[in-house]
Amino acid sequence: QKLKVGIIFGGQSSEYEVSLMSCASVIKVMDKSKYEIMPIGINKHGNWKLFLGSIEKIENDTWQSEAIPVLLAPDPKYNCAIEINNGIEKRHYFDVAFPVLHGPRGEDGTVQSIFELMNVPYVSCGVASSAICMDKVFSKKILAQSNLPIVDYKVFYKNELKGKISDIISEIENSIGYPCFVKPANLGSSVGISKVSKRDELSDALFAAAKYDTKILVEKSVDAREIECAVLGNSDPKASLPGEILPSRDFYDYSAKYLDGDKSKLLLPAPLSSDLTTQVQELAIKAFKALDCSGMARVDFLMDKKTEKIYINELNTIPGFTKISMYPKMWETSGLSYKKLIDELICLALERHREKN
Ligand code: ADP
Ligand code: K
Ligand code: MG
Ligand code: MG
Repeated sequence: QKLKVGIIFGGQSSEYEVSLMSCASVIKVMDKSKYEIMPIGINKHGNWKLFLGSIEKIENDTWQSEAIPVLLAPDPKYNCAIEINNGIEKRHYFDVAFPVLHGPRGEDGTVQSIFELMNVPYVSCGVASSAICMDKVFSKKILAQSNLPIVDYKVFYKNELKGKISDIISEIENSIGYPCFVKPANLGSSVGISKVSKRDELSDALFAAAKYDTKILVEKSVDAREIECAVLGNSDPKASLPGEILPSRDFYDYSAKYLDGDKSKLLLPAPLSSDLTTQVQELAIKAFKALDCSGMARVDFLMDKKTEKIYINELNTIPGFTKISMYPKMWETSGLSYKKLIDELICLALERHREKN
């Protein structure tokens, strides 16, 4: 009997397109003799649809015309996607869910909570951990409390921008200074993020971030090497060999990530001394545990070019997942193939579910 895997793709965040690529890659490599794959897309309006057509249509974002509207119910007796056609209900059961969704309303615990209520196992972190890792401010607070290294930051709220912006600017100048990074608290793919090098640019950057979230964070810029480490496991997580990113632009912004073709370079493994490699791996596992992650997370670091001090920048609980994305690539470099990685993630989802029930 094949294991039925509900692969959830798309989503309402600005990372919808990235999710389509990740999902298509995952479906292509999965062993069809072992798994029955049930792709369920979420369109930009938040409608859920079962899609049984070709993978190319997911990649080209033309999947919707052939898709069947379905509902998921927060009730353990409906561990299925429910299709309702002329008042007649048809159930599409699945044994495990694999949300391949990035950003808010996908990676942030919201979709994970549906699977909790349905009592269906799902890949990657649980509800609280997903939510906290999505929120850069909450993550930093917990990392700091666990004595893990983070860069200095300040938090502002959208409604505060309506008041005297000059007060906020002086507060930032007195505490963080330039250059600094301004970010929406909950997002990914560098959307809404600006690097600010002088006063003139600060207010635009704050308003740009406020378009995406009511909570904005401003942090010290580090002249850093960007190092990442993949962590995999539940109670005894393992760290991969680290990788390094050489962005094609001033920083790893949306264009450098997705639009510049292959101009951004990935170094696998990262050219680090064995001592620094160990430090990165140990910090990655500590961060994974501090944030109560399970399944997987990609832990991203900033390593000061001069001092080699390592800061934890963020954790991504559903990192980019195409065959050429960093998370799978770091595991491949460490001896675990993309295909085996997916098997392992599904096993971890089932294991966590068994242990909780
Ligand atoms: P996202 O979740 O959107 O990826 P990040 O916090 O990782 O957000 O920021 C995106 C990119 O911006 C990073 O990969 C890095 O290139 C740059 N960056 C972010 N914060 C800093 C910082 N404090 N110092 C230097 N570069 C930073
Ligand atoms: K994150
Ligand atoms: Mg990042
Ligand atoms: Mg991120």
